[in-house]
Amino acid sequence: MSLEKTIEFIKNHNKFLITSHTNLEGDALGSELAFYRLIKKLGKTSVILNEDDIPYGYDFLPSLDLVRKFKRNIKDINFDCLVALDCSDLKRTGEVYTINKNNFPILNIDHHISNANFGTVNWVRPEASCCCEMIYKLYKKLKINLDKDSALSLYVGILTDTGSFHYTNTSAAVHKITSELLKHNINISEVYRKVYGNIPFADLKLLAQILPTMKRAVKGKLIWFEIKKDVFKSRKRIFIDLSESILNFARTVKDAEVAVLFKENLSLTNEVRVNFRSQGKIDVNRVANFFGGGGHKTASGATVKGKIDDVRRRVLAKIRAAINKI
Ligand SMILES: [Mn+2]
Repeated sequence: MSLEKTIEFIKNHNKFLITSHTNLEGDALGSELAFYRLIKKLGKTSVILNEDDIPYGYDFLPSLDLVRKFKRNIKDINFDCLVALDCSDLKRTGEVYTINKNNFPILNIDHHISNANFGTVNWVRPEASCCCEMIYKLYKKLKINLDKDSALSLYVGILTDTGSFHYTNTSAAVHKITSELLKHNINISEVYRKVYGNIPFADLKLLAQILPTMKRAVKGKLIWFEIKKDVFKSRKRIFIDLSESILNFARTVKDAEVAVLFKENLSLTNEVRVNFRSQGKIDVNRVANFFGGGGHKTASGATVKGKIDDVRRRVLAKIRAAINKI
């Protein structure tokens, strides 16, 4: 139903402002670039506008020069609708949504179970592995030919959001779509190397300061780490997403059901970003919801006010209770 409404929305509009969430990653960028091409093939215009810069490791994606960065006084963008991709709520776009002063209609395409249905049209599919999978469906339904650049963009989103095809969202449909995308001669080992095998030596060394903070509880089912501000003193700019690397380490620990990372906000005092990963038995979307965040059943996050020690105590108590119920 919503796919039909999405198509109707696309047909009824001509100038699309495409955006995604802060802390861009493969699914956000892949969806944006593929959606941009789809609109172009329909003979309409669009602009991609994001709050954040292109993250390290993704600079090989095709046509990144199309992607613009949000500025407060930006005025030269002409649009008649806003398209939010891979965003569970409008504030995930950072400040980009504030550009929509005229309240133009919003198309919300997303796969987060916590999606707030903030759009004029909401196409939300928590069972989809990623937003790129949904954009692929849009191409099929509209009978638009995928070109190599769109196929590569979609492939990168699927690759990263499925944890290279091993998270529980990796369905038969994902592999089927991927096999279609690979017909466009995508060099998968080269893509993998660019996205994952590209870590600056100095960044990897920072892990040596974070890994010793690892602790566990509830018979090893709960494992957590923390990153305090001082870790970044020695290095002005970090290229890799350390959170992702650490959580991936944590997931590999025997018996771990839930991994949690607590990270002090670099620019604000009394704010902690908490990221959750689950092997599937614990619904970490519900835990994140409790603290004002959201995401998916097996991967979620929340930004929590308070000192790190206090936030840690409150969050861990909630997870312990959840683990004790299984
Ligand atoms: Mn996603």
